[in-house]
Amino acid sequence: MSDNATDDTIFGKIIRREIPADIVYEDDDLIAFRDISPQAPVHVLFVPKTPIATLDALSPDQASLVGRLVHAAAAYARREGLAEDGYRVVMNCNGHGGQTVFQIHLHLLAGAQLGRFGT
Ligand code: D5M
Repeated sequence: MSDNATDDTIFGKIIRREIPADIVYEDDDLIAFRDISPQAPVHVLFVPKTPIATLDALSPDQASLVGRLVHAAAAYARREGLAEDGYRVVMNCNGHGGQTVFQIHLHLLAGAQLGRFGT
């Protein structure tokens, strides 16, 4: 575990199967499940199993994990037939970024025309 992270987040509990989630993908490094409060018809979270609190805490040796999240999201979108119409991936960091769960995660949003982002 990295110094500034804890696996005692809601996502850690999902990884350890202590609370339920609608899991759509899992491998040795990451898990993906449907967001409990979807902001699009398809809203899936891709979460590394290594506890890392925020993108700001990501160390160089952990950078490839983010690539794994992006690749897993793209593969999921292709499998689910979402790629041609398109989708968005987003990572929020700390307060102004809107982060509420302090275990890094990638949002995959799809299934409708998405609005532009901003304030
Ligand atoms: O995104 C955190 C996201 O996590 C937010 O969209 C709600 C979602 N969430 C919170 N609890 C759960 C559970 N138990 N299952 C599934 N999804 C959950 P952030 O970028 O930190 O704002």
